[in-house]
Amino acid sequence: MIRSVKPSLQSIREKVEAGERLSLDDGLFLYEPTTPLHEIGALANLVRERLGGNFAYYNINTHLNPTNVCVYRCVFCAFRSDLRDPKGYAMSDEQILARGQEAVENGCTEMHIVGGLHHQRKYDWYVHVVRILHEAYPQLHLKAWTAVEINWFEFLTKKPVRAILEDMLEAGLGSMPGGGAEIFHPEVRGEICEHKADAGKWIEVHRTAHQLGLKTNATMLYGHIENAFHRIDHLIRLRELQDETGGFQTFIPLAFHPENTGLSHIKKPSALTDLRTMAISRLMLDNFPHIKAYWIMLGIGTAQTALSYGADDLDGTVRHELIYHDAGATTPEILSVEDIRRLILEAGREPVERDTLYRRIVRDQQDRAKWSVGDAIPAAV
Ligand code: V47
Repeated sequence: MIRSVKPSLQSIREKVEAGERLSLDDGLFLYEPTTPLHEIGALANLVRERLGGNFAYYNINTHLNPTNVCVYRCVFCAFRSDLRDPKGYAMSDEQILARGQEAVENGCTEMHIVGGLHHQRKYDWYVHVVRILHEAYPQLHLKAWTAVEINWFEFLTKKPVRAILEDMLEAGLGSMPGGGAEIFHPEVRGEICEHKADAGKWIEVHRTAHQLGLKTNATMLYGHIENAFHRIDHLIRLRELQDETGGFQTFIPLAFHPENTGLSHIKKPSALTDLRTMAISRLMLDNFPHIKAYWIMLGIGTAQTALSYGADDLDGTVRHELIYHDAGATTPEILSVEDIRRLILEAGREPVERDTLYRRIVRDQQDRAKWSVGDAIPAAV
């Protein structure tokens, strides 16, 4: 039930304690700079612990960006390249398979695959990337293609979203990442990425994926030209889809990194904005099982703190991340398992290695690169 009283910290606290849903106005109130951050953090922590106890999750993962050549020119992106720019690349099958081999040798359970919408590569190439990796390394979970890429494949093939997702599933797709969501509201989307899939299309792709039994994630890119209303509107649109399908696993708020982008005059959001956004996300998205503090993007200290501001997941050990590092991220390129576990323990949480679908991973004691899937982590939402 959504009560329409003028929001105050007291009314919001009562709702959160009673497990009631927060409204748009509540969300806007929480974003007001005079609403104390530590109070919001404490409420988000209450929800986080109610849903997931003291656990904090991570996985052992790697990234693959098969090409950076992209027909779109999103103003916030430092990763993309023009077709004829010397920076542009498209990986060969050998390079792609070598990444799979490296991932397996290092005990990765997941490969996160996203890239540019290459002017000359056909749809079949994108299906082929999934297929060769899955055939060679069937244990490696392929979390691949954003809704924006699926929409590009629609344009290339004139096939419906469902048929494209079925092709990808048949080739070995395991789940979909949450990228490409940016800010849904057209006032902002029209300014930062006017040509690519709009909010309705992003949501349609995820709805269809959920109907086919695929789990997906969701993101929000904040700290550029949007305001608090655009952020809360974005979260409410995600919450509505989750009510309908239940197919989202994790929400990842993504702080804008301005370096080498068309918005380089904008200052990176502060750690306080990052924590406020993390906490508000946890409070607004009452039906999302997990909230991720992506350490690559937040920096290690803020990511650790975020584990007490609503987040229960740090993403993974990560290797070969380009999107944030091209945009000026100063975080390391990889964390060791020991490091990520220590960061979680220092934050007072209990580290749990998970797979992409939030099942516990059991490691072979003699050879840590070998693993098997254990129990599912119950989703309390
Ligand atoms: O969609 C691009 C964002 C996203 C910049 O699903 C930028 O588990 C900040 O979606 N500054 C891709 N952000 C990354 C992504 C993601 C990351 C980690 C985990 C998961 C998951 C998904 O990165 C893009 C865009 O929103 N992005 N450029 C930039 N300069």
